[in-house]
Amino acid sequence: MKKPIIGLTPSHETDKDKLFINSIYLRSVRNAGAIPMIFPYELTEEDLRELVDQVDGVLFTGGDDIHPFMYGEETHAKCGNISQPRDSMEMALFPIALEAGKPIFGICRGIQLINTAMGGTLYQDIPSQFSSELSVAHVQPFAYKVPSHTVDVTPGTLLSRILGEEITSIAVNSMHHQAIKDVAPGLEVCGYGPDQMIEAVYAPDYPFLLGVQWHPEHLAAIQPEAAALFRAFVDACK
Ligand SMILES: [Mn+2]
Repeated sequence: MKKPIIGLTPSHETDKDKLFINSIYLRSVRNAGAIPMIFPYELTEEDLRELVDQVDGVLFTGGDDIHPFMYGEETHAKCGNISQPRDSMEMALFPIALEAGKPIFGICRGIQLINTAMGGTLYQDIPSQFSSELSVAHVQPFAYKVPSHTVDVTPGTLLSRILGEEITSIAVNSMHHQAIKDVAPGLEVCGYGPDQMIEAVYAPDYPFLLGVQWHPEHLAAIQPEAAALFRAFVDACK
């Protein structure tokens, strides 16, 4: 059987104007049975349509912050670096992939991109904008391959179906200073952190659209739940 091809969005080292991608994304996609392909920036909408036609799914990867103008806000003092070329490419790519009905997976910045592209908003800086009685580290103090907080899986959702209905909580890693504030129309939350942080969303009316705030690519080789996310995505691309 022909392997599905997954288009991945790379990161932008803005000071040197270089594109890069962490190999572990590519490895996780390959290990799930697909062929990864990296999308460049600065493509016309027509170019993007051609590229989307040639892939079976799109993965929005982690990276820097999204420009707050994209969700109608001024730049907060604690907002991080942004890349206009990356924002433009991904914001153009998302509706094209959606219109084409391609399976979509978003990781970290990827869940934020999906939410922004669909009309939601973000916390620009969790420590100064999000308050909870429970202190949970979303920038974990140890290695990415070690989970640091739990996520409650909402029953009856895509995430729950992927993991198995008997799994109601999973351990995840956490390396984000931004997160979803207002959920976009068309999306539903399928995983909350112990502090009620939104950690996973999906689109109930779409074949496969999943966003997670953690980094399953760093866990996929060692945690069945993380591997299951990549497998479910790749299976949806077949
Ligand atoms: Mn987190």
